[in-house]
Amino acid sequence: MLRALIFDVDGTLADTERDGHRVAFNRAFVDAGLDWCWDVARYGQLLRIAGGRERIAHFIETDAAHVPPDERDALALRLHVRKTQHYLRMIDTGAVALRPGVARLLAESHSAGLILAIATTTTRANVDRLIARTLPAGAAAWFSAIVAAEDAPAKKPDPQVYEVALARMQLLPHECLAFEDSAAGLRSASAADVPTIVTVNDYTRDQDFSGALVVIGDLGDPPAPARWIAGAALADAVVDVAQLRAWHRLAAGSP
Ligand code: XBP
Ligand code: MG
Repeated sequence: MLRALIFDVDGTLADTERDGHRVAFNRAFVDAGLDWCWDVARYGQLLRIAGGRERIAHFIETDAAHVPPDERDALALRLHVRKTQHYLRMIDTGAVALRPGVARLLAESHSAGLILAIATTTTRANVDRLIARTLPAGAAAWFSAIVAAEDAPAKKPDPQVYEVALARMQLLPHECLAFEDSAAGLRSASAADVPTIVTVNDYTRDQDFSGALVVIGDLGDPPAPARWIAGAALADAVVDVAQLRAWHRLAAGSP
C-alpha cells in the first residue's frame, strides 16, 4: 500500500538550477573579486557534481589550479556560504517558483493522509526557506522527514539520502514513491529500492532514465496537462493521488 511520497528538491519541487543556484554562485564569485562566471552551458556540465560546495571545489581543481592546494577547501567553503546567502535572498524575493502541479499535489497528498518527505542534496536552509516562501502557512509540518545535505554527506547517486528518509519515516522502500528530476537522483532512489517518478527539465531531459516507473514533463496543473514521455501510462491530464496509487500498484506488481 502507498504510504509516503519522497520528493527531491532542485529540479523537482522547483526549477532552481539555471536561474537560481547558478546566479547565486556567480554573485558569490563577484563578491569575492573572482572573475569566474558559470554560464548556462557550463553550469549544466558542473551539475554532474552533486553538492554546491563540492561543485566549487571541483571547479577550482579544473579551472583555478593556481589556488594553493592547502587553501582550496577553505575557499570553496567560504564561497558556498556566500552563495547560500544569495540563494536564500533570491527565494525571499520570489525568484524561485514551484514547478507546475507541485503545490497542488503536495496539498492533495497531505489531505489524503499520505506521509510526505524530502530527500535532497541541497542545503537544509534552502529547503526550509523554499517551503516557507512557496507553500501555505504551516506546510512545513506536512513533511515527516526533511533529509538534506547535512544529513546525508554521501551525495546522490549514493542512496544514503533516501535510506535516511526511509529510516526516519520507519517505512519500507516499496511503501513509497520518489520524485526526481535527474539521472543521479533516479539512481539514488533506485539504489534504495524506491520506485521513482521522473519529471524532467531543461538540464536533465536528455539523461538516461532507465528504471524509472514513469517519465513526464511535469505533474500538470489544470488547464495545462502533464506531458507523458516514457514508462507507465498517464491516465488523465494531471498527476493526482489516484494516479499515484495506480502507479504504485503497478510498481508493486499488483492489479
Ligand atoms: C541538487 C544539488 C544541489 C544544488 C545546489 O540537489 O546537487 O547541490 O545544485 O544546492 P537535489 P547547494 O536535486 O538533490 O535537490 O549549493 O545547497 O548544494
Ligand atoms: Mg534534483
